[in-house]
Amino acid sequence: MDYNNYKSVDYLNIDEFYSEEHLLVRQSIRDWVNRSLKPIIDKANHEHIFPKHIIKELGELGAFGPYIPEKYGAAGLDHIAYGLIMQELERGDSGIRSVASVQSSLVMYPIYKFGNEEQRQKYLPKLAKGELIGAFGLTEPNHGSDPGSMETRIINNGDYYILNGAKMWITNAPIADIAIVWAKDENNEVKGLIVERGMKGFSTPKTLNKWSLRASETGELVFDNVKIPKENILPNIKGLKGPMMCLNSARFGIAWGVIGAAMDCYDTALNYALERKQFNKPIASFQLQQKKLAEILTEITKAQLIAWRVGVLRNQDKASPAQISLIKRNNVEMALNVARNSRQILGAMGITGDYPIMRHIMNLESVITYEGTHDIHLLITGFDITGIPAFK
Ligand code: TGC
Ligand code: FAD
Repeated sequence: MDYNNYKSVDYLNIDEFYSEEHLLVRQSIRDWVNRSLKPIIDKANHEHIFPKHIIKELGELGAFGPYIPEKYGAAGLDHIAYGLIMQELERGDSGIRSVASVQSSLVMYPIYKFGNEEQRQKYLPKLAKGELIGAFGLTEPNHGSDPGSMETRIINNGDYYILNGAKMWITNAPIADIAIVWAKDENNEVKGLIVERGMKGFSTPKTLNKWSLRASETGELVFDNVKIPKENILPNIKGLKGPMMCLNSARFGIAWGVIGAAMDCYDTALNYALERKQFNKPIASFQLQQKKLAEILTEITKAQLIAWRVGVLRNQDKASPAQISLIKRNNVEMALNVARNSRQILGAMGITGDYPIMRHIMNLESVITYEGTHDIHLLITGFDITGIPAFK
C-alpha cells in the first residue's frame, strides 16, 4: 500500500475544527509513522521485540509530554494536539502509542503536576527527549480494577523510605530508567514515588508470551526493601486521586489513539474491497460489503466527534473523569468492531501478517482491558448518572 499518499477519514470535515498547528503536528507524526514505523512494525510484532531505537525519534518529534510547557523541554501544545499524536501513532501500532502515552500521561504528567521544581528540572527535559524512559506502577498481582486495595507499602525510616511489594502488567517496565510507583504509607495514604533503575532491591522481570502488544515491552516492578530517598516522593499529592488523575490523561489519549487503529483497518479494507474480484466483480460492489464499509465509516466519524468535543472541554479544564471514561469505552469498542469487520472483508487474507488488521485486533484486546476495563468504564458512567457506585 502507498502510505505516503495517506489521507485520514474525514467524512464530516472535522479537520475544520483543527488549528494549523494541530494539522502540522498530525502531519509530522503521520510522516514519521509512514516512513519509519510502517516498514518495521510487522516484523517487530512477529518477533515480539520492541524497536527501542524509536524512543529517541519520538522524543525528537515532540511526542512525549506534548502538553507539558516548553520550559521543561516539551512541546507546550494543547490536549487536542496530544490526541492527534496518539491517533497517528496508533494508526501505526497500539503498542507504540502505549509507549508514548505512558511516558506522557503516566510519567511526565505526575512529575509535572505533583512534583516539586527540582524534580521537574531533573526529569522532565530528559523524558521529553527520550533520554530517559519511564513506567507507571499501579496494578498489582492481586489488585487490578481495584487499585485502592493495593498492598505495596512504604515505611518511613528516618532519612529515607523502605519500599516493599510488586506491580504487574507494567508497560515499559523492562526498559524503564525510572518508574512512578504508587504505594501506601503507614497511615494507609496512597503516595507517589520516583523509583530509579539501579536502586538496590528493585527489579523489572519481563512478561513473556503475550499475543497482544507484542511490539511493546511489559513487565513487573518488584521491590524488596528498596531504600527510597525522601526527595523521590512526589510532594504535592496524596490519595488514590493522584494515579486516577494520571489515568484521566492517558484514557483521553487512548480514546483518540484507537481511532487511528480503526482508520488503518478501514483504509486497508476499502482498498482491498475495491481490488479483490469475485463473481467477476470487485467485492466492493456487493451490498453486504458496502454495508460493512458504510457502517465502519459512520462509527469512526462518531468517535472522531466525541473525542474532539472532550478535547475542547479538556483544553478548558472542564472534561470530567466520567466524560473521559465514556469516550475511552465507546471508542475502544468501536475500534475493535471496525477491526473485526474489516478483517472479514479481507476473507482469508485478513488473518495474515501481510495486512495490519489482525495485529490491530490482537492489540486492541489489551486496550479494551488496560486503563480500566470496558466493564469498569460502563460502571463509572452508571455511577455518574445514578450516583450509585455499582463496582463495590
Ligand atoms: P473511589 O472511592 O471512587 O475514589 C477514590 C478517590 O479517587 C478519586 N477518583 C478520581 N479522581 C480523579 N479522576 C478520576 N478518574 C477518579 N476516580 C476516582 C475519588 O474522587 C476519590 O477521591 P477522594 O479525594 O474522595 O479520596 O475509588 P474506588 O476504590 O471505589 O475505585 C473506583 C474505580 C473502580 C472506578 C477506579 O479505581 C478505577 O478506575 N479502576 C480501574 C483501574 C485502572 O484503570 N487501572 C489502570 C492502571 S494503569 C494502566 O492500565 C496503564 S496501561 C498503559 C498503556 O497505555 O500501555
Ligand atoms: P481484574 O480487575 O481482575 O478484572 C477481571 C474481570 O473482572 C474484568 O472483566 C473486569 O471488568 C471484571 N471486574 C472487576 N471488578 C468488577 C466489578 N466491580 N464489577 C464488574 N466486573 C468487574 N497497569 C499499570 O499499572 N501500569 C501499566 O503500565 C499497565 N500496562 C498494561 C499493559 C498491558 C498489555 C495490560 C494487558 C495491562 C496493563 N496494566 C497496567 C494493567 C491493567 O490496567 C489491568 O489489567 C486492568 O486494570 C484490569 O485489571 P486485571 O487485569 O487485574 O483484571
